[in-house]
Amino acid sequence: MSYEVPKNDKLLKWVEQVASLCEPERIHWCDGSQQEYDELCSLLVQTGTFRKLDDQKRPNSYLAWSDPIDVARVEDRTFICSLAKTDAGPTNNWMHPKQMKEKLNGLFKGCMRGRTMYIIPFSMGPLGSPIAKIGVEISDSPYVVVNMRIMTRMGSAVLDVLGNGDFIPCLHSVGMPLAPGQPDVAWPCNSEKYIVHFPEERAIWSFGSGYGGNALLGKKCLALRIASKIAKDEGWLAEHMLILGVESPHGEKTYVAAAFPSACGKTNFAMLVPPPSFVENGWKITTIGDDIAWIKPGADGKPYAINPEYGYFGVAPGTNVETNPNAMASCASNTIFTNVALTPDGDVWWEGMTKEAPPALTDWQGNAWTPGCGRPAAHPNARFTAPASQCPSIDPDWENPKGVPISAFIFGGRRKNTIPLVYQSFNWNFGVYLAATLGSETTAAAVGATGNVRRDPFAMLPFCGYHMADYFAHWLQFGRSIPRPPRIFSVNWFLKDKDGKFLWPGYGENMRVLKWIVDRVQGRTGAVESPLGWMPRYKDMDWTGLNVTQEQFHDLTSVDRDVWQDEILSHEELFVKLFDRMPKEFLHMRELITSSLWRSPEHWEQIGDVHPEGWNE
Ligand code: O2Y
Ligand code: MN
Repeated sequence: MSYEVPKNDKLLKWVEQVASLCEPERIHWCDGSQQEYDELCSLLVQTGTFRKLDDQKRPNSYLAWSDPIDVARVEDRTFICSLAKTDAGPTNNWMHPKQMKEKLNGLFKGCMRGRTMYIIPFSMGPLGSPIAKIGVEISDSPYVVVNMRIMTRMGSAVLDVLGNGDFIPCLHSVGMPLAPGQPDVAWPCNSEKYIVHFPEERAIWSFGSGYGGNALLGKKCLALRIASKIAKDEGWLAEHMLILGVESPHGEKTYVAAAFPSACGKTNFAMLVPPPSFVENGWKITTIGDDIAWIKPGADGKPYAINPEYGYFGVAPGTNVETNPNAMASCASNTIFTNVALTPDGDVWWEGMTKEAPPALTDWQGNAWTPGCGRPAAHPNARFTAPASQCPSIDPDWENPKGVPISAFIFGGRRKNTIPLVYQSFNWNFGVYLAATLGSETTAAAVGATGNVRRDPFAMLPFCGYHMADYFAHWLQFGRSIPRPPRIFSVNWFLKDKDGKFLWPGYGENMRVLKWIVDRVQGRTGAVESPLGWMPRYKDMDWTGLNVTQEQFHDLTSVDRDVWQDEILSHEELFVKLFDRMPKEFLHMRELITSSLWRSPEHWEQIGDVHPEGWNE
């Protein structure tokens, strides 16, 4: 590999400083070539981190099993170190930057001894896009290098674009130096972990973990936590949102961005396959991104979005050819699997991949596994790292440096009751309120949960790099700053009946709701006023090929005002926590929703001709 050392003063100085702090054995500047990728994968096979999968079944693909103490993002070890504690807000961990730097300098001192220090230049967003940003990750993990090559545009081409310009420094170490002659382990990491963001300095330091969002620093750390702060300062949005395109038989294309907390089927929605009758009629879904959206107002005043990523770091368990054929095709080759099970013939398997489990497997901890043994074969947070270009539904404009125009925002959580199937917010401010109060049911008690609903404003709770109430104010301001802000919708695929059975089939059938949303945006369909916003009437939805009765639709769209009274009270808990900076508009909106719920029965009877029992149940 030949490599011309870049002419970037800040970068050269930083690399020198990091090398003298971390004391690596050697330095490798990543060029991002296929040859470099293949050589690093071979190295990872030699060191026992990777297993090469069968080349017929899973061409050019590898399997890694992590240390069981390093299997997910670590929210309790994630810090926003703004100069002032109040700027991080009550929903983030905080330490003063000076104190944190002292701590980190101690941890990073000599932490790369015996290891190679990789310099990884990467672009979040298409190279040279006015919306893209360049980062450089320094890491002592070759696993991180090969994952970063799939997840970002990475290598020497990035340095060519960077020139002597500015970049976001991202320092990462697995935190396990090697003494002379000390053998390495398959998954080096440290039980002490720090994932630290300095929002004013625009810098990231990560220590002790080699896994996912803790280590692939372009993703959650840069593209969300640091970028959300930059976006606030510069007047744009960095969001935890998928972006998809809807082609209709009417000939137009509508792009929407959607936010869902984890475990709500975000990747499935991003790659949705419509029901056969929709496909026959000319409806088509295309994918721009499955996790993160950067959205900036264009010269025409419309908001334009890019997916800053280049690949998918998708959850494997539950993914199969029925729930998400596009994700399955995306990871059919050139993929790195982490913490899934290994089949005897050199392929991978995870819970939910097939109806029946194979008779024998090696589980994610390297132990023999048989169905019914009482342990999962794959870790529940097992992942595939796959190139976005391999997704059959990828949008032709997914690399357009200009981005795509966003016409609607969709917010959805997992709620067995309370939130109807779909509604359109009355206006931007109500939409911001509904997104700010987004909640999702948790199976186990989680930090910040009320009952079993965890509030996850905009699905950004773990990813907002500043005070959450300032973030709400930024969204209100964004709506004021553009001439025709996108319409805002709420969806809930997870309503259940009194016997605990799902009321809505979900997956591809969500196309029916998406069609109504697109028809609303394009001014093609009607709606009825509800206490929360505009809702479809039965006749506004396309039911071809799905048997949903008027009565079932009524259950999917009803608003129970006693349940909502409790819901509004539970919003209060979030508001109290954020009170010092909470936009005062929110208090008024809450009052308005309450009075709307308690409007006279006559009012709802008047419009209730389309909703047999009205809204007052
Ligand atoms: O556990 C991790 O490190 C990954 S978390 C993740 C990965 C891809 C997309 N979204 C998420 C998330 O937590 O939202
Ligand atoms: Mn995510």
